Amino acid sequence: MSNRRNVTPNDLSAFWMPFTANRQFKKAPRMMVAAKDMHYTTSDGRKVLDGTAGLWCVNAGHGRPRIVKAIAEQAAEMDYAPAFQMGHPKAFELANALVSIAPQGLNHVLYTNSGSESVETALKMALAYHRVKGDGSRFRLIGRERGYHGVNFGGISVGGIVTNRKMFGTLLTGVDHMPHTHTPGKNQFTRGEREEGGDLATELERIVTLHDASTIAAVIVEPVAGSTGVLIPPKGYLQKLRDITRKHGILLIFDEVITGFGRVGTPFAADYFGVTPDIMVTAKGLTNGTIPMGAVLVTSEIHDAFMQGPEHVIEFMHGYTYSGNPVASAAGLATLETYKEEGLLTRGAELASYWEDALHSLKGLPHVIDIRNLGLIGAVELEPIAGSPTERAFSAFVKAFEQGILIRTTGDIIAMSPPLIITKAQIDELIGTLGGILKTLE
Ligand code: PXG
Ligand code: PLP
Repeated sequence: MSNRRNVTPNDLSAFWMPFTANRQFKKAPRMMVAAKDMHYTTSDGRKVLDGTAGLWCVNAGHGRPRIVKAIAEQAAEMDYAPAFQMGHPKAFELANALVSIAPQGLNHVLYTNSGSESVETALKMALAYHRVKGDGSRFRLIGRERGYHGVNFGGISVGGIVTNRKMFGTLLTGVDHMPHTHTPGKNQFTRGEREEGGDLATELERIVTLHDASTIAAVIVEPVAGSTGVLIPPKGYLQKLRDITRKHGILLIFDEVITGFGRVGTPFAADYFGVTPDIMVTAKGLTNGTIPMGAVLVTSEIHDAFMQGPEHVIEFMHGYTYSGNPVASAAGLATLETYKEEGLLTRGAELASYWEDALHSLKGLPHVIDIRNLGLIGAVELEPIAGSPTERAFSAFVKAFEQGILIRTTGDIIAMSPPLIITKAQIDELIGTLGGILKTLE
């Protein structure tokens, strides 16, 4: 006799949903069934304006024909080919295309399937790099409070979001954290880069002094911290991190999973800030959110350090079954073509001041204690309800969904990052609807 439960296809209990309050959601599900350009369609047939590019990934908007066609054609022509000791042309083509839009000096690409895997790949690369150079005492990894680097063990170890870490034991050893750059009481309602706090980068010097530079392999930061609630770096901060890491022979890793592919108005945040890391972590916008894929870009200096010794020996003992998957590669190529054709990697710069003005028009509405923005990223921080943090922002999220706009909340911060194809009228609609909701919140 079968011991299988009798379930209907739309029984919601089997799928244990990620980063979701499962019981709450399943009582009142919010289901999307279709998406085109700037809009989702819900299961009850309503259009919802996408104010978040899905989860910061659908940078060219939804259902873009070139990408859809490339995926369908590649799946039919060759769905999969082994990635180890074998190749297929599109993975190489995509690597070249990526290098051609990346900050100068980042010349080599390793593929993954997500931001989390890209982070693990970058951290392992940093450790192995020092080791192949004969500098194996550099084993420490330095992250930052409030940093988000995905959910795998390396990422939560260097990450600094307490709730993502506290359940999971000892994590990686040899990790330390710089302070975050959020300075309540200063900098509220700043437009763009924050005026104060650049000196926080010198905290890295203190950490280097504590552990000695000879034990530190790499520093990893998000150029703009996204998931933790959009923390825009203070002026000069990233350049200082670059200066300190270079001085001490420490690798600098930028996690550009959110900031990559036009989000801040330049192809990468490294371009915006004029600071080039040694390793750049990407995912999300690489395939416009269609097929899971990430990419880690590294300098020739790092790559070449591995290309020593006998040629039959595998240089870096790392990789995934789906690294450079053909369908993902085809999606990536078509995505980069779409970005190029429509100028999307720099469109954020054209819209940034309109976006900024629209966002800051919410200043003065009830409960709004800070507004932050850069490129096409925006955040509105609300005063938490005493004794019930997150509830106020979550209720804004639910009302927004009901009123036809998609926003994200983290804690009591509302984050927005619309597809880069958004029009000014749609910015007005998004911010206007949100403003109306803020007026009605408890
Ligand atoms: N690094 C950074 C900087 C990220 O923002 C990851 C790594 C992990 O990527 P994957 O593909 O493994 O999820 C991320 C992901 C949000 C939100 O609402 C942000 C992310 C994911 C889901 C939601 O802020 N960032
Ligand atoms: N677990 C087992 C038993 C495997 O055989 C493999 C890959 O061969 C993995 C995990 C890793 O899977 P992936 O390469 O998709 O990350």
